[in-house]
Amino acid sequence: MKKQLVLMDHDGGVDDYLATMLLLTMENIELLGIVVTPADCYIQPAVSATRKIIDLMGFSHIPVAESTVRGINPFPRLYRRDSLIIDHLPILNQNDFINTPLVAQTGQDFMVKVLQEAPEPVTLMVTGPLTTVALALEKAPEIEKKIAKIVWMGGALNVPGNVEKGIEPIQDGSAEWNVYWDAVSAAKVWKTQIEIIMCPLDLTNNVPVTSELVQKMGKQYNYPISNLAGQCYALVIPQDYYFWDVLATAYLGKPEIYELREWETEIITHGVSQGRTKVVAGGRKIQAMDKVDKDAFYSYILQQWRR
Ligand SMILES: [Ca+2]
Repeated sequence: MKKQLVLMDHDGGVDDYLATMLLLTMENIELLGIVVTPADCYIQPAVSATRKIIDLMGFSHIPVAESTVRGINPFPRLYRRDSLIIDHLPILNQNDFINTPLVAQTGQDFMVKVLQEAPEPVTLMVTGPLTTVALALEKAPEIEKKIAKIVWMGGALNVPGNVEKGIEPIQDGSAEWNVYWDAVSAAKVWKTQIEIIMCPLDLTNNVPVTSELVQKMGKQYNYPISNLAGQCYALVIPQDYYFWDVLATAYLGKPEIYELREWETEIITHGVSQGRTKVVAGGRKIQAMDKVDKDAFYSYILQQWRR
């Protein structure tokens, strides 16, 4: 089987580690590296936790790079501190050393290099803001043709966003966080010809993290990866938590359980709707994950993490 080349760009939230853990189980994927964008995290623990997860899963040849981009609207501290908690979970701290390499280059330069050197176009799996991607494209525009597609968790098309007014008073509630962190960069990526397949809140709102599912992970606790996944989800179960990054990432392993739909869209970069992914006739065409076989998705992640 010919493997699909993938470069991941995540932003260090609980969901991002879980998405990484899912991606690493996929046999149809060759993962060329992971870039961590400093958005939904504190970057040092996020990079460290990512490398420890790769070690635990036995893929310590896969390099990790730290992006040094900056966003416009920071994620709340309460979300970002989860990166510190994950980095301190006992199962990730059994060894004195981390084997997975941290590359010396910045994440944005690493992205340019990986794409330039790849023998064929690479899929970008992005589960955070598009800032690192936008900057890499600015530095080396020729890499656009080396990007096969971008699979992205982001946006809210025909449902409200998740940037709450209580947190961000100058906002009309239409923005999704990954866009809102840096809508200007999202808009830059929208200007390219790259195929975009997004996993918007429209779909993720229908796929909650349920107590029943987390308890099923517990039944597999003898498997270290299922144990770690269950611990991560236990941390967030008191919140309204959905499969955001994990649902987007599962598309690479099981595209047949999804239905896509094309929309014409525009990214709003200013004003009270800053960060909105607006459906507009004549706008930039994207594919959005529209439906998913939920039971098949739940069984898929349980099965993949049984290791
Ligand atoms: Ca994320």
